[in-house]
Amino acid sequence: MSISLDQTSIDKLSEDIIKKSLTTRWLGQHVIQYFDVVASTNTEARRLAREGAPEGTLIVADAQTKGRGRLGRSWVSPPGTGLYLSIILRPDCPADWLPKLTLTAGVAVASTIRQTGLTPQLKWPNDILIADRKVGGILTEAVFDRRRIDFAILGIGVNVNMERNELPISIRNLAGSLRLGLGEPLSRIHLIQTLLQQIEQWYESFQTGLFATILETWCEFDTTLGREVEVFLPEKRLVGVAEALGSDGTLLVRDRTDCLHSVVAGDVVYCHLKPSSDLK
Ligand code: BT5
Repeated sequence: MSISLDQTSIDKLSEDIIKKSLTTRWLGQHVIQYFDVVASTNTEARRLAREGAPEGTLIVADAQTKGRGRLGRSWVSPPGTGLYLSIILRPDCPADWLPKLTLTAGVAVASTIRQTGLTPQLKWPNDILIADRKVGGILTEAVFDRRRIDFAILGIGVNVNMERNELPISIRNLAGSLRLGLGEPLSRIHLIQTLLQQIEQWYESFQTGLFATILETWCEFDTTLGREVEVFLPEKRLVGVAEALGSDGTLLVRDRTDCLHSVVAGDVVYCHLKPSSDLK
């Protein structure tokens, strides 16, 4: 993919520019809402979904003032350098498939980044890394109707062109960007184009029940399995080795007493990990 940004071109996003570059069949084809600044694209998407916006509705922002991560955490979203987008999905599936949607999106994001020449890694369940530094995250939220998903919001944030000094000190040691990994800036519009294509393709696999294929691809990018991990669960902390993924995408962790735990959702910290120092 030729996505490097010619130094003279302006990498400005707009509804028209995104629409013109779309190569998807349905994703983003009906409704696109673009904001120069918004509190959170996920919050906006949720509002639109409640009003009945169709599947494939796309919300994109150049900057967010209250970008959200999981569990009330925030997502740093400065203008001009990142991708912040949310997609409304209306999958016909049980509520407990929601974590699978996060893994599916991870595969789409990693496949997109791989096309730039970088080597993305996936950290269970929702982190996208390059050289062990977080460059992207996924926030999947949903409203349920009698144990089925009524609608889901797939929120994706990627640090595209941030320089090291543009990352806040609070995350500078853990975070990276595609530009820092590649050594040159990238066109956000080309990235969006590829990302939407990938999401459409992988979401269709999810819809048709091809989760085994999705998991196989997830494992090609995996950086979690085989590691000693600390998992923070709502009611306890688990230390052990991340042994495998269950067929439903849960993380199987073997603790020191040889007991195997199936983790559906939680925060994973790698033990003994320092980010690689080979980034510029
Ligand atoms: C995530 O949460 O990684 C999900 C991030 C999803 C962001 C997108 S942007 C579009 C859409 N609209 C939203 O409002 N959100 C979604 P979590 O696993 O909880 O990670 C959050 C943690 O990542 C923070 O506590 C920081 O440590 C770190 N972090 C925050 N901003 C970051 C950034 N820009 N780059 C790398 N790490 C960051």
